[in-house]
Amino acid sequence: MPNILILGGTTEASALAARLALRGDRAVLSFAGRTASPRAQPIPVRIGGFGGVDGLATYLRDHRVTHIVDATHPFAAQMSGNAVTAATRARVPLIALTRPAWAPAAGDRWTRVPDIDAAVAALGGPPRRVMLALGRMHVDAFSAQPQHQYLLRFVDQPECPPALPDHCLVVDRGPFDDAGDRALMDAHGIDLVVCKNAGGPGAVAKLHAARARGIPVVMIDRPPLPARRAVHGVDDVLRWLDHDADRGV
Ligand code: 3Y8
Ligand code: NAP
Repeated sequence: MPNILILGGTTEASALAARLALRGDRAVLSFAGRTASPRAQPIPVRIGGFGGVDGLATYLRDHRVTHIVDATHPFAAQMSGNAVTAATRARVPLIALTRPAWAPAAGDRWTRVPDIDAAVAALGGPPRRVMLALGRMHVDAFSAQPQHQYLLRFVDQPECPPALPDHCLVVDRGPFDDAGDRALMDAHGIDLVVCKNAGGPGAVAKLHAARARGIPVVMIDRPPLPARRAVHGVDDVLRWLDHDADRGV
């Protein structure tokens, strides 16, 4: 009887959890505990770090996990690295459920940068009205460019206000839609968007709005991720669970 651990925090993880619940599979969805009230799930949930690779390997053995699905966000590189190492050590088959990176389309005005620091550096120059669509964890880095008016979007109300002198904070969790993001960006007169290449449908609305309005985008490329088997669809994961995982393929 499979006993599946989903490393979650994405739209795809929630979709997989729903399918496993329908099939009656034994599965747990894991959150880091970054948000105050994560989306309710139809399977049991655990919240909090494992305690590094050792903690995760111990968890896998103690809970007799038979399969790991790493469905974390493409920027959760530390978690993904730990998962591959712990899975190898505990001899538990692992697959990643991820989404393709976004690619620029006709009309897009992207400047690609490798990381947060490069995005900060790209904001040198005269004041702009910037939609900083990076969430909460990295916002303080942009106080190095205080000249801009920033539109911020967090999942939760922060305990203390962000360090940016001129900012407007919207508290909203995605997935976001085209009409909503277009209205938000129009209301704030946004003339530059900064975001991560998250991929997927949950955060793409701001790129559609930027395209429609001819607004430039500073696009942060994904961090390097460990080598592992990766698929883009929930059905691919189910096929792996049902046919491939135990044959080590
Ligand atoms: C805690 C779980 C679902 C999953 C929803 C997806 C879509 C909406 C878009 C913008 C970009 C951002 C941010 C974002 C999106 C989905 C998905 C996605 C981006 C939740 C969730 C958790 C988190 C953590 C949170 C980060 C933050 C990043 C906001 C739940 C809602 C900006 C990433 O306050 C904090 O500490 C927030 C931290 C990591 C990045 C940051 O640096 O602030 N996500 N987001 C997960 C955990 O604890 O393990 O609360 O239900 C999940 C989702 N966020 O099932 O509906 O699939 O990607 N999340 C980015 O892409 O740039 C918002 O505003 O346009
Ligand atoms: P990260 O930097 O890769 O991981 C840092 C540490 O957080 C990990 O070593 C682990 O702690 C813990 N952790 C991360 N994801 C976890 C999970 N699903 N379950 C249990 N512990 C987890 O991770 P992150 O970028 O902060 O992302 C945290 C969560 O938010 C993930 O679930 C991710 O899918 C979600 N998320 C992140 C982003 C983003 O932009 N980074 C966007 C959307 C959703 P231990 O070492 O103690 O085990």
